[in-house]
Amino acid sequence: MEQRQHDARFNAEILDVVIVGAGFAGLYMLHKLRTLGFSAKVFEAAEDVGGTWYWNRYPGARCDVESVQYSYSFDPALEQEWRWSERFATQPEILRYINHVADRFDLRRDIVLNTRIKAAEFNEKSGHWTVTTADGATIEARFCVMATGCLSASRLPAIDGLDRFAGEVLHTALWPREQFDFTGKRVGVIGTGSSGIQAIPLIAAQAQHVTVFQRTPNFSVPARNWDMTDDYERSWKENYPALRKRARESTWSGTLYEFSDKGAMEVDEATRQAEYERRWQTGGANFMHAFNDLLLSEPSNETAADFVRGKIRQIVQDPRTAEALLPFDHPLAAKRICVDTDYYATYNRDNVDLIDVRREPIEAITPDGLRAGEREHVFDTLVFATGFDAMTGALNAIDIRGREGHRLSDEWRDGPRSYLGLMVAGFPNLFTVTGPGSPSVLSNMIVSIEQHVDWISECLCHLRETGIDLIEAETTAQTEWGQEVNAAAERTLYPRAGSWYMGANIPGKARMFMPYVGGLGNYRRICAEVAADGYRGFRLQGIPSAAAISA
Ligand code: N01
Repeated sequence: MEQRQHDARFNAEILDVVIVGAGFAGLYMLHKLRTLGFSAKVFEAAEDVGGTWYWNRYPGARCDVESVQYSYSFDPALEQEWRWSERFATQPEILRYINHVADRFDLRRDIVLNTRIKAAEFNEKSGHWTVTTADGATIEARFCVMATGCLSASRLPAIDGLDRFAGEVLHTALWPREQFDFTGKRVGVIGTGSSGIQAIPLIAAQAQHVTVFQRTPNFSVPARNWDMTDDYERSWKENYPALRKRARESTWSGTLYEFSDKGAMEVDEATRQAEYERRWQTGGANFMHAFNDLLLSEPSNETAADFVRGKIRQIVQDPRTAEALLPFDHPLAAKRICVDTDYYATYNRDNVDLIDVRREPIEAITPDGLRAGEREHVFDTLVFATGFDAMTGALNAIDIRGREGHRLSDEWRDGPRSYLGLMVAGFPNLFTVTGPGSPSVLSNMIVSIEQHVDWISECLCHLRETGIDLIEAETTAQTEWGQEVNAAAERTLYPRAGSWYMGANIPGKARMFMPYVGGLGNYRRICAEVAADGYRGFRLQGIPSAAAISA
């Protein structure tokens, strides 16, 4: 009888779960909840599904995790039937895949598009969340899952005069749906992170002239992309369950690479160089796994950094330009390593110039272009590849209020705190998929998304079975987890870079290393143990009756 009452509550008019965001996370969350018999709806600001892969349509956008690994594993038939055409899939292909998933699992009927969520408020009496859309509609649900993405709040720097520019202004993360034609255009590109590094070679191949404004040179390794071969595809598809299991459970990032069991200093110079060269030639982020201590030991890291600097000097013909492109202020990969196709060689083109913004600071955008270091540059189009307010930006953009009306953005003023990157103390029944404090952006996002969605789903089943209304992170567990996240980062070279992982790209944002760097396999074990141990560190409770609250 009691079980039936609980089931009825989960199937009442009030939604069981409201999900914000229809990217990889939101879609799988919806599918999973449906199969478990929960009612759920997804709200998405964009015109269609896809999340980050919907918005980032800039030329050259592609994933730098191999497509056979950057894909869902939850459905064996999907895994076998979908065919990737390249080693590293382009944005259009990934978006086709996401759309295929939405159709294949009939997800669209529970996805509300063109609807931005602007507020979410917890009601202590009912124990429900009320979510408000930008046009004022409200939705009530027992649980709220923020599947808002880690890199979805794009960022324009506050440069004087931006509104006065007479030409087109584009941002890589808000790219127009129609292909933008750069033919005959004079283009200024600001930003040389992963997005800029991917876009610049393609823009340069089309435009009349490109001027790149670089503030910090980044490390980039060649992708060496290739068309998918039947043999390679088969080698994965025949072994998917075992390979996925290995990636999930025994790797640091949820992606299989060619891992080394040696430190860089354990081999002689010739062996080290040969290994870097071999990996440089085969391409991709596999380069980073040449030795097992590149992000742990500064001298080891320096050998890899020097190798890449040597490559830049070899590729770029003009010595002054080459010198300006040499990364100097952070260890290799302490800022997200970039993976490119012909990025450095693009500076050998006659129609490409590099401006070092540290020597010639951008002073203002003008109606005709911009002024940097007292020089006027004239453009038809300005491209901002200036990144994101990462990890917290999309969450803080929503007015999220938990117990006693406390705002999440206030709670996170000194940096995001969470328990396991899944929940925040004071915000019962609110889950964050790949939230700060979880491996998230340091891992294969699809692997991490699947783990969080599975964990949240099992948690909701547990609550349903045991008749519990509320789950909430305990402050002590959250504090201890924060210390663990911090300690894990301190064991690495990551905090030595002023990266977006640290919040350093946003003026005024608290500096704190946000993702958990203790390894995905390890993190998964911790999450599983916490659940097996009766959700250790979470408070599980019923909702006090109205009389008890007012007493
Ligand atoms: O953004 P970024 P992104 N004046 O923050 C510069 C993922 N991703 O969109 O370094 C001048 O890395 C800024 O300079 P600085 C991936 O995780 C993945 O490129 O702050 N310059 C920097 O050069 C990646 O890390 C893929 O000094 C200014 C650039 O803008 C993440 O997204 C592809 C400036 C921003 O770089 C973000 O990448 C693309 C200013 N006022 C993205 N403000 C793949 O999977 C900022 N900059 C391949």
